[in-house]
Amino acid sequence: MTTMRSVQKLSQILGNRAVETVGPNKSSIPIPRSFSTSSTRSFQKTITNNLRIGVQGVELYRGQNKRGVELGPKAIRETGIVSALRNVGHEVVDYGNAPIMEMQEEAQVKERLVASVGRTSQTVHESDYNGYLNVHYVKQVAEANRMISDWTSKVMRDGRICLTLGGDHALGIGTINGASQVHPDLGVLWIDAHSDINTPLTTGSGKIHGMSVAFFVQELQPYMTQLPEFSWVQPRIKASNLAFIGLRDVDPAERAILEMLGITAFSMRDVDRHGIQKVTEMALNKLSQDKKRPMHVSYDIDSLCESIVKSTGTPVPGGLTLREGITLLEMIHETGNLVSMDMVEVNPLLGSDLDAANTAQAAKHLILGAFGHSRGGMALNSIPKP
Ligand SMILES: [Mn+2]
Repeated sequence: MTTMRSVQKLSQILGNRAVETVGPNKSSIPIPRSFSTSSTRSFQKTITNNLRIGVQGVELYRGQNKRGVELGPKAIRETGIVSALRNVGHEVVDYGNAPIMEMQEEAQVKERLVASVGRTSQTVHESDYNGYLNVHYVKQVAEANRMISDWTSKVMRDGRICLTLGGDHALGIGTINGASQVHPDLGVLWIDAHSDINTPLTTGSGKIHGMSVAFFVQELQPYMTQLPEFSWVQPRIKASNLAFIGLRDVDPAERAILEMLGITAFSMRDVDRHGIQKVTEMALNKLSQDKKRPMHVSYDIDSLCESIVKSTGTPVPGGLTLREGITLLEMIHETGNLVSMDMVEVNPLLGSDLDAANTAQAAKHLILGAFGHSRGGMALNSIPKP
């Protein structure tokens, strides 16, 4: 009986699989995720292996104060993520890095910094930070995000899921503005150790990567200082269409905002109590009662425990394991509703070379989970006979 069932299942796989295992435009046949028991079958959803994906790199670093995060896109690409996504079966276009003005204008500053500090990251202390109200680098971060927003919406209007490699988490202002232009009913899942929802009036650090969320949440706008540089941002995300997972370092003002707006926020305590599958299910159910809402996932690598990802700017102990992160993203993939995703805060100048490699590898495995790579193996379409 067991053998018969296995044979039937194998024949289904072999019969349904596309002809090629590598390359673009494969057939859209869903493949079974695994040979799991019926007790876990409620989590078995559709895996799609013929998505159209557009990759963009964003070398933004002005949202925080540690150099090196602008090298994140390069570090993640060097793991071979693009070809790995193609091997899953997707059609992938890499658009390169968004042409952020500050990166070009300040190339000399960067060279000088790298020359002076070598491979070590350095906290930026420049007097002309062009900020006010204690918000640092307003002009640079705003201009970069305007560009990122345009690029993101263009990639998506080209019929592709936009995968953005960062760069610091301030880039979420741009990607979510761009994605919500294309899908005004967008839901946002923010996976992070921090809630990044300070306003210019509550921030202690002045770093915009700790305020990204505040820019796009509709109901928070009465509490936002109007910064002319960001006047192009359309706060289209309703508080009820936003959820956090992985929190463990939340400022008092941020906590007050989350409670005031009734935002769904799962801390690591919730993950400990319920497990990552249950938490992800609850978050997805909250965001999308009808299971149809287009989803943006903004994944901060610091959601993972600092013991796994040492090459990131604001590590916090006690975070998600890599396996929990992958499970979470696999479940999002299975909804079929992912329209854009950020992978941010990989800083290869922090920690050792090995730390940098491990952090980039973690980012790669997370991305693969979000795009239907099966940890149970991807079956070949035919088995050779002698
Ligand atoms: Mn973040």
